[in-house]
Amino acid sequence: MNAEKGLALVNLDEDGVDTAFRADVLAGLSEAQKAIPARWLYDDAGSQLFEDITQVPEYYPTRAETEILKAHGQDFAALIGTGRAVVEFGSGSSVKTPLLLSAIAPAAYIPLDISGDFLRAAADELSGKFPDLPVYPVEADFMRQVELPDEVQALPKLGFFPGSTIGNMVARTAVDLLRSMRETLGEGAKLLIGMDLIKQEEVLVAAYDDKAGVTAEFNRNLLRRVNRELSGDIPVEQLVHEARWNDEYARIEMHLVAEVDLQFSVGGTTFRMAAGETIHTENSHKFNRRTSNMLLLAGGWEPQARWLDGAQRFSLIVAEAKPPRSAP
Ligand code: AVJ
Repeated sequence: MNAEKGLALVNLDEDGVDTAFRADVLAGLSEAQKAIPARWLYDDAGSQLFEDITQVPEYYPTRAETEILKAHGQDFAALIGTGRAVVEFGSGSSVKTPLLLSAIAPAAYIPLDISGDFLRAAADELSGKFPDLPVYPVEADFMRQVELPDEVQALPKLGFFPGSTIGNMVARTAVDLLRSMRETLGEGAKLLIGMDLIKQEEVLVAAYDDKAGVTAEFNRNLLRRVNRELSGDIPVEQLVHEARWNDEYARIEMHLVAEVDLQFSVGGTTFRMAAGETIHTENSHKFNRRTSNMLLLAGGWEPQARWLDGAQRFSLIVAEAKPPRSAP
């Protein structure tokens, strides 16, 4: 709740239930292919479990992207230039953001996040590391156009969207986001975006089904959250984590598979699952050079340069806001 603007980013009903969460879960469990949108994976426990995932040996994206940021600071600086206002979509990681900021000497840093708590924590940590850099955290849903603070209106912008979070969206939603980023950032903006690459199926599946079971816990935490926040009685121990490669759509899918026939209720509604039936909880799309170019262009961004880690697992791309034009 942003008190100054009277703007509620989370709506709670009289019982303190997040109404959007309840609506998504009840609708999603009523579909033929049961599904819960991936954004609900990230409550406090889920966010901590994701941090733990980045430490397991099989999950390479975070390490690969960090390697690229460390190796190519000079290249970013040459292409992006100094004095930009860096707008980060998501409240920043303790490792990646400082690597970028030290490389390009920006004029300001604006982290955007829907969770005010994460946002303020990340902003404080960043200010500690860069005491001379003006930091303007903005609590906002970045899926929509965001009004940036007056202090940075006149500065050229660099959008920063690491982690291949764009891969969690289906193409239609990803294009909507890219277009609204373009609106938020304005004319002359650039975008530095991480996109994970298509690779051997076994490597991808292992990254989303680690031996230690951290990803499985992350996935099942969603059911615990449903039970706790929406008065559910889902038998969490009878649903098992599965990471599947969908080759047609070039994505890893996370599912929760019913081990036996199940019946449970959520918020007073009863649901049934046959043994083997699944709840689809996340997509993580993977790209190659052509598909990442196509997606960026569809969103109004012209790719300018692209860097990979040494093992060629992950890509970081710089793109430029493309002016609309009708002729080729
Ligand atoms: C941080 C959302 C990009 O898709 O790789 C990791 C989330 N899910 N393991 C990803 C995730 C399961 C991660 N993103």
